[in-house]
Amino acid sequence: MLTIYNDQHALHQGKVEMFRGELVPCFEVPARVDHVRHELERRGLGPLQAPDAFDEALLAKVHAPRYLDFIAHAWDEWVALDAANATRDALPSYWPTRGMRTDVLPKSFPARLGLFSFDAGTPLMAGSWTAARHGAACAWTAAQRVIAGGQRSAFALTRPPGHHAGADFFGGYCFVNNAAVAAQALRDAGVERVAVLDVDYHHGNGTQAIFYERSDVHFASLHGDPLTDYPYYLGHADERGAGRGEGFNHNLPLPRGTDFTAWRAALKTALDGIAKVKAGALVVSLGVDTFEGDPISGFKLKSDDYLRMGEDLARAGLPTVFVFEGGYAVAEVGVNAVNVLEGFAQK
Ligand code: Q9C
Ligand code: ZN
Repeated sequence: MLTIYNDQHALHQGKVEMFRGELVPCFEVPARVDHVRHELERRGLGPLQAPDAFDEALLAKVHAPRYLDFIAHAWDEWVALDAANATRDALPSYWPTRGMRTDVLPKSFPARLGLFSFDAGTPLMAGSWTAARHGAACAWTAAQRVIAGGQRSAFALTRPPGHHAGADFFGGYCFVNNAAVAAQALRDAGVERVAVLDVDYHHGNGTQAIFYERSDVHFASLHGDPLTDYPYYLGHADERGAGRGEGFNHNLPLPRGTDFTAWRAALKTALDGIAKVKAGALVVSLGVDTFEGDPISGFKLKSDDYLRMGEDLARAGLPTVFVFEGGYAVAEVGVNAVNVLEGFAQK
């Protein structure tokens, strides 16, 4: 499978994230992508290509201008607060809640850091924005290859991941919504309706929010039930879309402990929904944190199950852009992600 990869991802390398009252080492590490790359090479599933030059104005099609302005300069502002901050990752401490103002942009940087985020688990450092922009370029390029390049599928091998990033917020290790960029690129290339299928363990709240009122991008997600799992405040089955987007959002929350038999049945339901809305192309938010050995998740998928997942995705018969998302059992991430791609390619 054609894979679009760039090495700037490694510029984003968080030290710590807030977890249960302490700062713990980040789960989302550069080695994740290295394992996937090595596994692709080991199986001869190349080639790897660099992303094309990418017009960053395209980011404003899925993100708010004031968020993009903020995130582009966030590191410099963090260091300007205190020169000693240069050795520390930026993490928010304050967030607006119900009844507070989010329309007024505070002058204070810590106040804006909270305004544009939703957790303290997503450290930002000097290279985060460069890494995230190059990730978006990979997703955009993968979409171009599938549309204009005549490929049946392409894989954007990127980090940081993207599906928790909304139009104007970061969180869940995500800054730019790469899957949304790919979906928008497919739309711009003339696909009338694009489906985004999110198979990461965590609900893709950012992607859902970006497309919630749109009928041209259908969002479907299989994920740990938000009653018990991150991101907690979105991802329930009764979220069906709004306005013109009504009927184009499909959530399939599943209980902790779900194994592949039950997961696969839910996948069929999601794919039936995608067939029903007559999508012309598919973007897969490919997280492999559904793996039984994942340290922060609760499903029970085994490595071989990812081959079957790829085969099932291929049966949808759509031009497909895979975008890498989560998966934190670092040593197994390569085998699991590449199993999906190989299962897909062999069908
Ligand atoms: N320390 C993605 O998979 N933290 N993001 C959960 C575990 C947030 C996951 C608590 C998990 C975000 C792309
Ligand atoms: Zn995840």
